[in-house]
Amino acid sequence: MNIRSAPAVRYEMVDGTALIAIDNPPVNASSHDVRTALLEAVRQAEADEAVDAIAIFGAGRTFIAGADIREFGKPPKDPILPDVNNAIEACAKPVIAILHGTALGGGFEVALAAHARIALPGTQVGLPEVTLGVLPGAGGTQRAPRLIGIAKALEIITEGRRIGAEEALEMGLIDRIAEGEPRDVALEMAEEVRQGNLGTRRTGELQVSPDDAAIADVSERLKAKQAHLFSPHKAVEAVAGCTGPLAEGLAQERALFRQCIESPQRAGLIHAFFAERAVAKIPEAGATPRPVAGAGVIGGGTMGSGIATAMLLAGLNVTLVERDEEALARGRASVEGNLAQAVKRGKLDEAKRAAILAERLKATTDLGALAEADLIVEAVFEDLEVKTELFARLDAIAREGAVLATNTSYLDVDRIAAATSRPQDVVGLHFFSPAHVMKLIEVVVGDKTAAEVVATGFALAKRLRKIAVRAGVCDGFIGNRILAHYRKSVDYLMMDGATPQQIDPALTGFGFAMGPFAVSDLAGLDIGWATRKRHAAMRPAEERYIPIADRICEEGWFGRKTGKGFYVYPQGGKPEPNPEVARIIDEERAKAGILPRNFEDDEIVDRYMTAMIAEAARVLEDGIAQRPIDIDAVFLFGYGFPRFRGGPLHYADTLGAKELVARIERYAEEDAHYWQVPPLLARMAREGTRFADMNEG
Ligand code: 3H9
Repeated sequence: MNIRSAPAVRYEMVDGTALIAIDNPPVNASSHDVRTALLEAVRQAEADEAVDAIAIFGAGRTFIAGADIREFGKPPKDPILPDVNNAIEACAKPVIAILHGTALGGGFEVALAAHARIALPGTQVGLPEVTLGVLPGAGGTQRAPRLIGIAKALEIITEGRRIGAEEALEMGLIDRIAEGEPRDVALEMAEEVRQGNLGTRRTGELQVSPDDAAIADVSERLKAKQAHLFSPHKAVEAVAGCTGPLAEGLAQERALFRQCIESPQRAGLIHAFFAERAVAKIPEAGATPRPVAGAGVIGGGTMGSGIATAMLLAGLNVTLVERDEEALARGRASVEGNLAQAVKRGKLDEAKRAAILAERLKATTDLGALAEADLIVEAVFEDLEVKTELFARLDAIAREGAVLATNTSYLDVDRIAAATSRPQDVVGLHFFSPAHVMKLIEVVVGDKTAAEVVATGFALAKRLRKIAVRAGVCDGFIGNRILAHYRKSVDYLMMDGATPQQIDPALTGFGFAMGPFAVSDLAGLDIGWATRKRHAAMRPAEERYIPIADRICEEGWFGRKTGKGFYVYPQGGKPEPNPEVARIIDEERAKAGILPRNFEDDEIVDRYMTAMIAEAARVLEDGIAQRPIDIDAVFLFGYGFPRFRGGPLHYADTLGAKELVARIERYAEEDAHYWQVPPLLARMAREGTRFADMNEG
């Protein structure tokens, strides 16, 4: 036996089989070390006369999960993965790939270049590159269609979805499923090859039939649904080139891949990928979460029933409490409706739905039923007095060590905690509506919140498959505080000359899922109205106040739920601008003596984004968010921020602090109260630093 150790790849020879184990934890990404050592290992095996079969597999929990995306954006270092894969495919001896865990992207492309692919049960394969703003750039766009045809290849590449071993086998992406440890399977399959029981072939030598209809179809679909995105369109272009000679197709794929690498969307999408993971890095990460099996939810409105649904779907027992039978029946019906939707969308089967309702959901009007709950989330009316009173009652009921959480979206968590004798057990768990769908939870950490209570919030989020972001206490925490600020910028634009039906498309054009006026209509205009009334007494005299939304509410138009708001919502028809709103705007402009002026779409976006970034900088400086990337995550996962732009502060770095300060100073000539340069941004402009620098610290 000949054993040689290499930094990221282990090589051994056993009875004529060269075993090449990729060992680059945590996910065996094909970093420069891996590529160098893998190529060397394949060459060594090819040159060694004693070797008659070569097997590549992953050490640890997975095969290669993809290219090392931390290398993207830096100059590529030889050997590049396409060359490694070409060498594997060209190898004169049979090369087999044994897949386990997740064989994704560049990892799966290594497998596609091998002469046969064997997966362990439970393996997932796929080409998810478009989700990171690139395309399969190591032969995937050329080899996948040669195995499964152009139509199927386009589907898996443009969707980027993960494919289970069974489906991959059925499609022809892999050749066999085999049980065992990867190394044992490698030896066994090499023997199968020797015996002639497992066929091997070079994927690149297979013929592929042209399919112009499939290419036209998917191009149309992408134009309609993903017009903003760059890389899926480029991926289609690359696949379209697969009917010619392999070398030409590969060269074109490489050129298109490089275009994607250079695109700002790649940087944005990869930032979003890391943001999703970075938020888990909190000071309390070492604390042990308290076990949670049974939870209580107080309040069966949209929020409470959504939270209860999310918990039930994650396997928790839930006691839903409402103040009277009527509200309780509504809350229960709403949970039932959510679960029925989950069945419809294929997320739950009928038997499980019935079991959840029969065994794990308890609905009651008795707060005392929460005495044994491990965690209680309050989702009652947004009023400090109501909440403090409730927490005082909970203090007397909940068992020792139970986590007491408030779902408040603005209120002072410390004051709520102070209503109990155990402020260390109180935390904010700010879910976003609809809570069983939206990914974000802000975990609001009070002055006295215990580390293990924070850790419990994060553990719960993980269990609910949500993304938790740590936030400090202030009015609105991270997201709503920033929203409350930048939302005003569009009211100012509306007052000064733009219309809701110009502003909304300008912002969806930037990539937001919905425009701010359509969002207000959806959320209910009465909610903002109530908040404005509550804040009226505290509003600084210098603040410019735009009464248009109040006027709309005074008419009884609260948005979608009343059929009218900024838009009118005809039964079954498309929303149209509400002509009455145009009249109200004209009247208010006349009252204020404003002569409407023209705003280009770019200016609308610039003002909106600058206002958002300015408040985000203040949130950061106040220590409400830990790092810029946490703010990015809040907006990506809670506010429909376009993922390909990476989040507001990633986007801010693409503009630079100097440009942002210059904009704020320019806008301040019209309104010096609203447009103030945050000290942090001024410092960044002076020092030439970026928000990204603070993520690394
Ligand atoms: C590509 O392959 C391009 C090619 O076509 C062309 C080349 C020329 N690189 O997610 P986790 C880190 S594009 C670097 O928490 P899980 C991750 O940040 C790529 N690092 O674990 C985290 O670090 P930390 C196509 C990576 O078990 C740690 O590993 N591939 C990479 O929940 C653990 O990750 C993909 O799109 C990477 N590629 O999920 C797959 N991947 O601990 C992307 C992960 O410091 N990856 N890390 O926070 C995934 O989908 C999931 O990570 C995976 C594991 C399913 C693999």
